Amino acid sequence: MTNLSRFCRNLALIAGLSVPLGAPGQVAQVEAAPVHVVEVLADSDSRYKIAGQRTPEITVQAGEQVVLRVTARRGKTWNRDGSIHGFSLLRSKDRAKVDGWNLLFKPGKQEFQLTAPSEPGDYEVVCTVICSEDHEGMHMKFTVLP
Ligand SMILES: [Cu+2]
Repeated sequence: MTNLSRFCRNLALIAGLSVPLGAPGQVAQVEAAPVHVVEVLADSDSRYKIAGQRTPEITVQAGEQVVLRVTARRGKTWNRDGSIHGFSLLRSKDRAKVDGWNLLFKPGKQEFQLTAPSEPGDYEVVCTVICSEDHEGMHMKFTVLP
């Protein structure tokens, strides 16, 4: 293998491992399905936080693969099982829980592989652990685009 072909192959490998953000059909990615990475801080003050957003909000495409990368910091109270915050996705119109999106966080970093709801619309994330007297304020908007 020449140095050039090795370089090209390495580039292709890197491209295959990165997060494809292009429009569908734009570039054929190397076998990896597109994954949307979302990073959330579930903080000790009973608030969800997303870097760069004043009011945290998650927007996904219907049915897409989502990797949720969470850092959780303990508030004043937590569950007996050690869960310090929750993350439950509700459909706004009827507050119905979305299958597969009822998560519990332990202190520190954790990652979840999820599938976005197939139904576009407005959703809400709510915390399901009584994490402080401010727990009721721990929620954020979640939008599913068609
Ligand atoms: Cu909470």
